[in-house]
Amino acid sequence: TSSKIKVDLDPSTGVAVMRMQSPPVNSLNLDLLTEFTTTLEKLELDKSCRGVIITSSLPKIFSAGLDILEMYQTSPEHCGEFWRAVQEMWLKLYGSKLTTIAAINGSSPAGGCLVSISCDYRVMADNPRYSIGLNETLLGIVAPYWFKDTMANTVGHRTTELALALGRLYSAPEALKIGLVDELVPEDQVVTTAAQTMGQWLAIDEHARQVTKAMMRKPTIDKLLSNREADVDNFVSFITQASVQKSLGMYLKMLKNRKG
Ligand code: CO8
Repeated sequence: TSSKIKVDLDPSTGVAVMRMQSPPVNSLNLDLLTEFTTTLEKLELDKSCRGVIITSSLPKIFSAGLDILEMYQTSPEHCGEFWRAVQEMWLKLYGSKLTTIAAINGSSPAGGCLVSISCDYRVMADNPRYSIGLNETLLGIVAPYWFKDTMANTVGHRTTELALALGRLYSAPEALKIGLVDELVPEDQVVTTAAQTMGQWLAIDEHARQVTKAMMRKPTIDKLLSNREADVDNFVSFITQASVQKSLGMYLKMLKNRKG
């Protein structure tokens, strides 16, 4: 199988760039999620790597989020396997000892937003056509508590409550306003700005920074770690409900009809 992530590690700076390249929309299917996790694991073991910039090689789209086709009309076993891969990716990324910066060069709904808010810092293209948010309720599904926790850790409880209830997709300027992203820059400067910011992060004492990150994030991570199988069971029983499958089917149809 061909690679869905292109990795460039610059040993002179210790910074790797991970580019998702899975057309048409970088939807996070089982293959991409698995490759994402193993790529991060390898970089963590590589002594010459200290930071990762995560971006997309596709114009206009960072990631369309979880691949709906992995959870629409598939078996409970498959849904379970898929969900374990989503958990694994988040646990690795949110808990990474590397400095992680999302270079959000396009739209970033749902799972794409999760990847972004799991990084240490977010730089987004200043294009108001690009949006980011946890829009699960628009699909008739519910963001899991650990998506919600990651969001609340980023923008606070009340903003998360509004964002999740309404399934809000924030334009880049709105996302900056609520603190969902940290910085907006012209589209062609997203990765270079991420690299400059990375320099500031890497200037901090490595051990002090890692312990601080763990202090901030460990309680959120431990909550899922102590409950992983229950979370899988919960996902599978929810997503396989006839009414939920029907909502996903309608959403997929809406995506197709929207085309023109
Ligand atoms: N999964 C599967 N297929 C997708 C997805 C997706 N997430 N997104 C787009 N596609 C498909 C489209 O259906 C289309 O297929 P086709 O070519 O066969 O018609 C193709 O990809 C291209 O898409 P578009 O034509 O829509 O491309 P655009 O460039 O016009 O738009 C967008 C790109 C903005 C990314 C748009 O496709 C979009 O809005 N996609 C849907 C995004 C979304 O809502 N994702 C939510 C996924 S759910 C999730 O991530 C978290 C779930 C948590 C589970 C909790 C349950 C308990």
